[in-house]
Amino acid sequence: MNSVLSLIQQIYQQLGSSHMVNVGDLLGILAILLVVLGASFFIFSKEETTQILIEADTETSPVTAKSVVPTIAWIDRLKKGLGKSRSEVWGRFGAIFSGGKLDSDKLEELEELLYSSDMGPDMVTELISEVTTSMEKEEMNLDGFKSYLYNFLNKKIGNVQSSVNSELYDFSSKEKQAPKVIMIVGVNGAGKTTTIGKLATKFKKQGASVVVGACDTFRAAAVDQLEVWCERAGVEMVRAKEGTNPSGVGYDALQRSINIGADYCILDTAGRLHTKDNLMEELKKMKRVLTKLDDAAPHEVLLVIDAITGQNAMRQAEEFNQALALTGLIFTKCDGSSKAGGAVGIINKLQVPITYIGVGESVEDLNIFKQEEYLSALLDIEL
Ligand SMILES: Nc1nc2c(ncn2[C@@H]2O[C@H](COP(=O)(O)OP(=O)(O)O)[C@@H](O)[C@H]2O)c(=O)[nH]1
Ligand SMILES: [Mg+2]
Repeated sequence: MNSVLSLIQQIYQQLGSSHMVNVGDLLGILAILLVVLGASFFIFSKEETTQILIEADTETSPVTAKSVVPTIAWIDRLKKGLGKSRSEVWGRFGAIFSGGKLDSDKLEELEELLYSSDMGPDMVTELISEVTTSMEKEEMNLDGFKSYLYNFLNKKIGNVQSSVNSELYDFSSKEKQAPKVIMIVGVNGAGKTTTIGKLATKFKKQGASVVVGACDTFRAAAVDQLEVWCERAGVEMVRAKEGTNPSGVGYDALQRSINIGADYCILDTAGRLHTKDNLMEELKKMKRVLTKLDDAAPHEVLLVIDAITGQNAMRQAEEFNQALALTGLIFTKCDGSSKAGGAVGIINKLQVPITYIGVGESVEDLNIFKQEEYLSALLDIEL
């Protein structure tokens, strides 16, 4: 103890101080050392955790290694993803009410805002007429209006949404031995390939065996992009042999799936053709060709829609539905600045359910579409 005190005394003298060292000084120095040690431990352990999480994300997403941390719960990803839609439309009801009750002036403003939500004029007209009747019977404040809107939309799409085949979400519910064939269609850039990568990863994680067919034969880059996803997911990809057309690749992929007893066969298709051939005709042909191997194939034809497309999305959906009899939709890029009403509008008009929704580029950013979750995130209502 004395030698420690005299060492400190020497340091004091070196620093030009004539202060006589005592036990209090020693305790003070010890306390400072402890604080410094504690702080460095905290900082270094935090850096290490961040590093691990970013590495984990790189692992799951071949497209991006952005700082999307897998530990974020889906509901929070969804809420965050829909943030732009809330700031553009769904979170602006409060400003119209500004503490007061609903009256005809406010109703007009609400109607205008709802028209801009992309849910389509028919639904807005129906809603406003219902709200007008209800408002005459009893007063409606902001919360009352939001829950009215929630119930209205929930009811509108509820029946359609409940028609989704559970095999599309949950491998353990799959009964038949034959591969479930899922054809993914949509315009270029909608997010088909990315979504297939995410879906294949999800099925594989559930223990399913998956074969992916690279039927977008017109763009070499599309096949490479799909291959990266498939390698990461650990699933097999079937590509075109020389001179094979898209339908031929679909056929080969299904044949391979049957041969190896795969559970799912997912087909990536082109969004645009580089020849004069009609895209819809090519896709229809693919559907026909698949039936040669399995009468019921494809079991699902899912249209991928970029949510940011707005009103145009409805036209796209109608066109694809007419040609291919869609069984479901997948809404991607809901984290972009979409008005978000298009989702409900399209389900309602086409009577085709949304199966999955994408709110970002990593695997964890794709999940099952649940209307209650979606509507409550949009309207900021606690379920
Ligand atoms: N922000 C965001 N980007 C997405 C989402 N889904 C796909 N993308 C991106 O959209 C772009 C086009 O996707 P891709 O799968 O190549 O579209 P495809 O032409 O339909 O196959 C890529 O850069 C994807 O990373 C999403 O949910 N959110
Ligand atoms: Mg693609």
